[in-house]
Amino acid sequence: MSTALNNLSQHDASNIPDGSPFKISIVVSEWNSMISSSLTKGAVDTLIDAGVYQNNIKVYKVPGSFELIYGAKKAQHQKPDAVIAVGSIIRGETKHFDFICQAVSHGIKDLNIQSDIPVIFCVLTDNNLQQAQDRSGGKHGNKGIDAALAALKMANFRSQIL
Ligand code: DLZ
Repeated sequence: MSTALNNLSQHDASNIPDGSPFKISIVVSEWNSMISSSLTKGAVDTLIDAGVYQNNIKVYKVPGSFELIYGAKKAQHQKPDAVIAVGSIIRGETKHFDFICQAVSHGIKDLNIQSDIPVIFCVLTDNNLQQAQDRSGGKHGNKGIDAALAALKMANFRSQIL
């Protein structure tokens, strides 16, 4: 789905909301932690560049991507302006990959329906480690940056129509 032409990492700086009013929570899966920590760094750096205060960024860890749903729900209870769910699911030899991908994407979609606080989906679902590396600071950018921009835009959107 993502291509060189719609890779949000090549963003237009004039179109990014001022982050200084916002609190953003990030929930991170510990599975494939090299990948999820690169995504998290991309997100945090982008939020700070946009003006979000360091002490308004909270990072919480959960064991795996499946737990991102519960983690994001609990993070919502702290009333941030947006939550970013960060994970990396890499296909193995069994169907586990499909079940986790389905559960996480549906779970986070459900939180967006049920709650007023937007949850951003920053979960890589790759066939192999190389694909994950390419999207977490490699040749396809860093999807953590894209997620941070989405969080700022949704926080801003929410503040305009509260
Ligand atoms: C079990 C499992 C497997 C096989 N693969 C991944 C993965 O690639 N990425 C990820 O974030 N988590 C994985 N997990 C762990 C599950 O998300 C979850 O933590 C466990 O099933 C316990 O609920």
